[in-house]
Amino acid sequence: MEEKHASAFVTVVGRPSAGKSTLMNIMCGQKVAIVSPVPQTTRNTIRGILTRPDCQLVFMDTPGLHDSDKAMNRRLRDLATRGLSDADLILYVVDTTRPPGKEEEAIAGLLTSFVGKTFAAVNKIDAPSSDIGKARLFLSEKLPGLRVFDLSAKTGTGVDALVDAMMAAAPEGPAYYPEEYYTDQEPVFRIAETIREKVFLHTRDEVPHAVYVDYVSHHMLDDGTLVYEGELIVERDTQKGIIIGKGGSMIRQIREEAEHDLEEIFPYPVRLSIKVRVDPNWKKDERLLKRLIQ
Ligand SMILES: Nc1nc2c(ncn2[C@@H]2O[C@H](COP(=O)(O)OP(=O)(O)OP(=O)(O)O)[C@@H](O)[C@H]2O)c(=O)[nH]1
Ligand SMILES: [Mg+2]
Repeated sequence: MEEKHASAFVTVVGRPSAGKSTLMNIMCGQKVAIVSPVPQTTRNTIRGILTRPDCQLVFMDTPGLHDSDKAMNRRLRDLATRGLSDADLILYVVDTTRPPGKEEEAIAGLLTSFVGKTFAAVNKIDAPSSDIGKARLFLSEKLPGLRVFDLSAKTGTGVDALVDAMMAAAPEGPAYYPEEYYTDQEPVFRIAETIREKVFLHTRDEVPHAVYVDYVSHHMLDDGTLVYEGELIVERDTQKGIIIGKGGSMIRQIREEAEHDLEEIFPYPVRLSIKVRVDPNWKKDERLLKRLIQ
């Protein structure tokens, strides 16, 4: 008789900065999605894949659910909610370092009809300000019967128990990806994301959210180096100044750190050529947003 194989598409949801991407990365054993302390780091649904001999989980890391009506936030929210009904399982990440407010209630509200296929990760239990009791109370009131796991996506504590439980709940099904895959992102997308992560890590206030990375071209050199040419688009001249930095110091740091990280991701060296350009209206351009956020 053939061995039974299970698989599940798992949509990961939660507030901005709850630790969704960090958790997906640690479960997949690789850095699949970029991470930063700035809320709304993730802008696309990013797939991360965890394969064991008898089960494959395909995580869909979504942008944090945030209440706002601006065109970009609307698109991000649509993207996250679309994944709920389609998913085999849902992983709801709750940040125990912040009290659950209106935003958390709105997300819990979206999940009420999916309790049977939802797992909650009560995250950041390593942090001194973590209040596990408050998060658990919130969940038991809003979503009674939910399976809840206390964990730290940062240290890994408690993550295995969650993974085992999700695997046990996965329906029978094939492996959708070969076992060596841990993501399905195109190389040029991962390069753009890595550059964007460095902007998120090194700039503050409105600058991270004013940025997107546009692909221009790429080619392979004879020595096997991939040369990627891209544009960092900002909304204002002042932001351009910040991104470039004194004597080009900021853009150099962004480039060097991104090149360093990309060395871990790809089997060949990547050299980046990044220009900074101002486009005051990019966030209102629905067609561009459609292309960028999918
Ligand atoms: N102390 C602690 N920090 C964590 C933990 N998990 C995530 N973080 C931090 O929380 C911040 C946000 O993490 P992300 O993984 O980017 O959060 P996200 O939910 O993907 O955020 P968006 O993409 O913006 O929706 C980062 O600074 C992480 O390092 C954790 O278990 N413990
Ligand atoms: Mg994220």
